[in-house]
Amino acid sequence: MTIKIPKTQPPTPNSFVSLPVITDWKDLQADAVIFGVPHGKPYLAGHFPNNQSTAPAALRAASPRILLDGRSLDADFQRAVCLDDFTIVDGGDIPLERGDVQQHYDAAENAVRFSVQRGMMPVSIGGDDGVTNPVIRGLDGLSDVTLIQIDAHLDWRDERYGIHDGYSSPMRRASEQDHITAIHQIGIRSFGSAKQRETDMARRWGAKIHLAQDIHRHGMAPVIAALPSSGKFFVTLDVDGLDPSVMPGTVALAPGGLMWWHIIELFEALAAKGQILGLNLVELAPKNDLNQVSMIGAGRLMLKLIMLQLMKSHGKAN
Ligand SMILES: [Mn+2]
Repeated sequence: MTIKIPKTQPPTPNSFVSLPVITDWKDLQADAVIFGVPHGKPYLAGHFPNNQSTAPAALRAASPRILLDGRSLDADFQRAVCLDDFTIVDGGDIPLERGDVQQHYDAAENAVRFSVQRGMMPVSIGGDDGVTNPVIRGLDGLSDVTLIQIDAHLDWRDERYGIHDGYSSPMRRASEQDHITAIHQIGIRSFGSAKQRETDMARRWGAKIHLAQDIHRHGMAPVIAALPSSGKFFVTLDVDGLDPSVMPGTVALAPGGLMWWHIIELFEALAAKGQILGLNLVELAPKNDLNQVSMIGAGRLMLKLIMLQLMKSHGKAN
């Protein structure tokens, strides 16, 4: 046989999992909107922009390896449902105007608020963990939200270098919001971001700290049992919550993290118990990735969570 050599390369994807791109949100109506929030607030001018700000573009570029065809089945679900059954769009990136990160934060916060008002699942792609601050503020049209933080780090610092909403503070800021009534911190381990004062404060507030060590010893079941049995969940996923062997493409990596199936088990439990409001995915650092393993893993976790919630809200779940 003769193989015909194509003259052109396949087109480079320029959207998350090749979804339609809609950057004018005025008339946007969708089940879920995925959008980039490239910039966390830096602690020092020389830290800006950081490598995490390239993550939305890197995730889009990895799209053919995350999901080649929107009609493919996810074998784990064992039912005839695919991504194309739902209306999901790439809402573009939140712009950074005049180098003003506060403006960028405000726009990200408004994008989340707008999505919630329209009944769309907001899925924000950072950026560093500073992005989590405006994203959680944007949920303020809701009440009684249980925040599910997957992270190696506690992130309860009040401030660093005079900045109160950088990457060390998102859980502290979340704890001050009226609409956040519970916080579960899952995958916490080893050194980083918390001293005794922050740990005491988190416990006193009532945050439930689920150590990675305990999850490896006893599995995910005790974590799931400790979650509310119903209600509204918002997931903020700092990818360093996963083990570096699963997710090397990050910055503040810590050995002994969660594995792929731990996260899936958690996501399935959230969908079974209540409503998953949305997802915030932060701290991907493309420069540290190996063979796009982190991009593929993060992209597929994102799709898994979106699909679990949309299957449920569209009556396609068990
Ligand atoms: Mn972290």
